[in-house]
Amino acid sequence: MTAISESTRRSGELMERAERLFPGGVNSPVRAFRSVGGTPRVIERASGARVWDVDGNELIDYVGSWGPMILGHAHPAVVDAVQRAAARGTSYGAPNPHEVELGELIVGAMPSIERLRFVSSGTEAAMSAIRLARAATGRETIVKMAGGYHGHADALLVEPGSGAIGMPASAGVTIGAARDTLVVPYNDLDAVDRIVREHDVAAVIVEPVAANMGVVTPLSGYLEGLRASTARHGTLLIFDEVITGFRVARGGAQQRYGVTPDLTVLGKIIGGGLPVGAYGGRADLMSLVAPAGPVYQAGTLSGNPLAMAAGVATLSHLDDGLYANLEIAATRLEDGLVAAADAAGASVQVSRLASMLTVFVNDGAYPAFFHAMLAAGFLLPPSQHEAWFISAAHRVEDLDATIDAARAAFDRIHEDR
Ligand code: KE4
Repeated sequence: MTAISESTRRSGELMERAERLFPGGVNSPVRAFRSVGGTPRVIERASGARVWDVDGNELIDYVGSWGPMILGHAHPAVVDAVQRAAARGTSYGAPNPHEVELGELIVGAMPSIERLRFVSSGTEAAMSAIRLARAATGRETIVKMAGGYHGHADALLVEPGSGAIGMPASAGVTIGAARDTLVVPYNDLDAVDRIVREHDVAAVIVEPVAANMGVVTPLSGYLEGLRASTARHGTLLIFDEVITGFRVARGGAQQRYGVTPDLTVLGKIIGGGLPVGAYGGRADLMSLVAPAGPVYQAGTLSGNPLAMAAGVATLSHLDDGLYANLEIAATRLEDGLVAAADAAGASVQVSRLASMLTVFVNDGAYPAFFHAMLAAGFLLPPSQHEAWFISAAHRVEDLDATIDAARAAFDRIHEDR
């Protein structure tokens, strides 16, 4: 690894220009480093487990583009697939063979998905799944979990109000848009059971493994209970597997936990880093989507051939051996981080499932940990409430270097307390 130059000059210069263009200088809020402070690193290239910022600093990357890069950055098969697709044109606005190929790979991996529709983001996918659920049930109320994130559609940018009735979680979201969304705590089966019993609920949407409050795994029986409770009351169960899909298993959380949702929302990995989302599930439900049925949903770049080609190349490499190796790597990292924190006497919890984990640093010290790791050459998610993603490109020496740097960072935090 190249020595970390002190310079972040070019990042600073580019961020000054960016702030004259984009709100907060970014095109998605979390990239602004607001919760950890400091100047975001402007990344100009990535390969394998590494990214390089515009000042030439090499960083071992655990953001992984927030999930898509399970093979590592710039995997040769993905790059080749995108280049070959691009040479044949970047978008046709017409059916193309890549979307058929990717659709068949997804359906093959997730039997609950009998039909699906590609869109261009997880937000679009979740928004469309909600609209479909409301049309299919004739009901208006939906339920989400506090701390669950499903993109920025109005009905889902909602936080708990009084009696679980949703309150806008963003300026510009109207009371009207929020009040049909009820919000209950994750992992609280009684709360969901009571809500679906007392209200006519169209759907419950849940991240089966929460990853937007940090990684939080479902309590034993929770997902099974959600399935039974929603089925009992004619409520559809929507698994938001934008993160967990093809991450926690090839068949996602629904395969890992053996619980079958009515609809599934996907994104991230299925596009190999290009803009993508998808929603799908029971054929009788999906048959309601235009032009087959009355639920309108559309998109200029839906099924974009480059995104589809990147997804096919990515999913084609996700075999049992890859998941087994990811489990070994992620276990090594988790065990090393726990041992490092214990040795430093740092107040830290590590929560992991498969190749995603969160290091919860107590006493508000996550920013200090983040910056100590960044200075040492490791790019962590710039928010305590996000997941680290381990890729197939992270080598043992990368993991061990991460653990060593974390030990030094935990020591420093402990000293500074
Ligand atoms: P996008 O619209 O960002 O493609 O997907 C929205 C979404 C839906 N469902 C889940 C479970 C998600 O995690 C996301 C997006 N994830 C965030 C970070 N966890 C993306 C990062 C960002 O917003 O920049």
